[in-house]
Amino acid sequence: MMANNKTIFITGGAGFIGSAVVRQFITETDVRVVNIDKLTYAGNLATLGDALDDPRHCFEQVDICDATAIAALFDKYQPNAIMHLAAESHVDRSIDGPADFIQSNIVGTYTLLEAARAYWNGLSGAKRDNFRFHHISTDEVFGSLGAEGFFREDSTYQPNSPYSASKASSDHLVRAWHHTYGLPTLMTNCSNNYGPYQFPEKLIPLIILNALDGKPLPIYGKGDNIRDWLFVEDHARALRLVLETGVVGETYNIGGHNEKTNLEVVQTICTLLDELRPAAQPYAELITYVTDRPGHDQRYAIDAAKIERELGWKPQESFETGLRKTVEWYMEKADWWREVTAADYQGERLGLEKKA
Ligand code: NAD
Ligand code: TDX
Repeated sequence: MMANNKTIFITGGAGFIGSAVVRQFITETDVRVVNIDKLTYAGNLATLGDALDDPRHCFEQVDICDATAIAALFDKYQPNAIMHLAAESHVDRSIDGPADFIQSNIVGTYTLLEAARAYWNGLSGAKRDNFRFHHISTDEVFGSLGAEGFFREDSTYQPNSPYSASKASSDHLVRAWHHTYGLPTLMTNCSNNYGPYQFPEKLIPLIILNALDGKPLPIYGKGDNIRDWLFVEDHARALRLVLETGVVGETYNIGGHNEKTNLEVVQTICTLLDELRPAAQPYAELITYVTDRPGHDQRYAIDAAKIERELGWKPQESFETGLRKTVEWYMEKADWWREVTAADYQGERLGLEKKA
């Protein structure tokens, strides 16, 4: 992948997806990674495993909204590229309190764009030509699908939650900074990720941990909402490929063609746990239907034909193999999730704010 002696900024590298990208760069390439993360409730250094202490991993605890600190990092490290993953990422929290989403996702992206533009304007030659600003985004910016159809790169933006509206805003800023200032940007919009080190507020880890503790398994509404699932390591590989070979100014949708209803996901986790850690009763007996999420998007599904055709990307994991790995990982890593949940979150319901 990336050639020797390059320096890549990764924002949000102590979170779920960012840490997977950092771990891959450190174990599979020779690049130096500068991991820029504020360490919110969702970020912790244990996600980095052995990469944490590698001499090619430089951790900087910085808020991406801090323009002075970000400019100083560009000056200090002179990066070849930036991969921007730092964000507030949980839809339910965005319903309870949108302010942090506006700040980190919109103002933070703006701050990075301006710092990157100033730095890039000072470059010359190959370093300027090859500089990239890679913005990592979500399929939720496209809104909600009915029974038919897929999100494509040219689908209309119709974000419905404060989270997706903040990500859509950041996508538009990135597009404008390319169009107006010529900043060499890349953008990717990915479907739902799952895998190791996901904070247990999200559906799959929440269900695994509740089941292991014999607690109710909350399903919003009827459980017929559909998400399109991708194993996090496959997403990280796609991001590295786009950074290396993507065409400047383009956007790429990333997804693994794994559409499942939420009920199917929860039942599959229960079946895996029945096999791996049999309990007195089948785990599915813990399933509980709870009040629906306000504004709950019905269906997400990605058409990933562009990245497959133009860049030759294919996921390596099926939903079955990836979910088995994930369940086994959470069973083995109780020390990680007990520690990250102890401080801030014990599985309580979030995002029930009523519509005005
Ligand atoms: P996460 O919540 O696990 O991690 C986010 C990281 O960003 C944390 O380490 C946090 O400390 C850091 N961060 C937040 N605000 C910051 C700030 N102001 N300054 C510096 N660091 C800050 O999120 P994730 O699931 O790993 O998502 C990463 C990115 O991928 C996000 O941009 C998200 O929108 C996008 N995405 C996520 C998914 C998914 O299914 N999780 C799917 C598609 C796209
Ligand atoms: O307890 C729950 N019960 C339940 O039924 C939780 C936490 C969720 N759900 C439902 C809501 C969704 O339909 O499961 C589905 C998945 O929910 P989340 O894990 O909260 O993910 P989602 O809202 O789909 O957003 C995720 O995918 C896109 C990530 O959190 C985003 O960061 C990403 O951009």
